Amino acid sequence: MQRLGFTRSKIRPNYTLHTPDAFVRAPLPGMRNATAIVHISPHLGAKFTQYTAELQAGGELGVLPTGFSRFVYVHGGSVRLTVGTNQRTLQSAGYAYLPPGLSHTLTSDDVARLTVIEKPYVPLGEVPAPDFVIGNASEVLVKPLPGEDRIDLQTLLPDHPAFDFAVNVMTYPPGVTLPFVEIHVMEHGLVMLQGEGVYLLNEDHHAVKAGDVIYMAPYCPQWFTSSNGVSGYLIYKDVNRHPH
Ligand code: UGY
Ligand code: MN
Repeated sequence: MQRLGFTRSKIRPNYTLHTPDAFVRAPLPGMRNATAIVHISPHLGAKFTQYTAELQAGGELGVLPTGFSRFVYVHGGSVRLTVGTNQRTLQSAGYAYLPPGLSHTLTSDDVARLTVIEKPYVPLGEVPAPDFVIGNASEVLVKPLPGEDRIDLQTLLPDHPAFDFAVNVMTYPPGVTLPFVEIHVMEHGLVMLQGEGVYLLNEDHHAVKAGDVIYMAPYCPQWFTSSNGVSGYLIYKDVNRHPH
């Protein structure tokens, strides 16, 4: 039970742990029958925005500003993605990448919960922007994480320089850890999908569980160990662009 006047959330200059006990909901412009919990945004120094969208029957996400790309992952319920005359249904663990300039709608007939990531697309020279991508994490190839083959790694987006971010699912068996404390220029947006564990952020060890969201700024020291059960997370990372 939550103790009044306390939260598990932590806001630090180079990381944020956002836990459900502190979530505040408000619709974003253009949403219909839907609301948002904005976990990560440029207000924290991030170069992307990550929110949970909670849709009701007849729910719809707003339209993206010019030049933005969008990634959605379905946690529960289902949503309909419409691109021109093309309609696809994304079920639980379904996901989609929508490149900048691709006009689309995301709607729901019933209650649905999504992670949404939105980012101004950074072009790479003459490389054309990516096409849209649709998939389901349950069908994505599972590879061993380099350096710790007991951790399952699924890369949801193609490994191609056109993409300026990656979104991966990492699944840990009980008691398995990242092989070392990582410090890197890339930033992360993470949502715990299942289980529990301990996340090291800077020099702080935090108990985390399904539903928690973490922002890691560039160079934030990070490490994870799962607890007794299987645990896993969805993790955003900027890739394929020069840091300057
Ligand atoms: O891809 C990554 O940087 C990943 N191994 N980081 C993390 O799990 N915190
Ligand atoms: Mn990392």
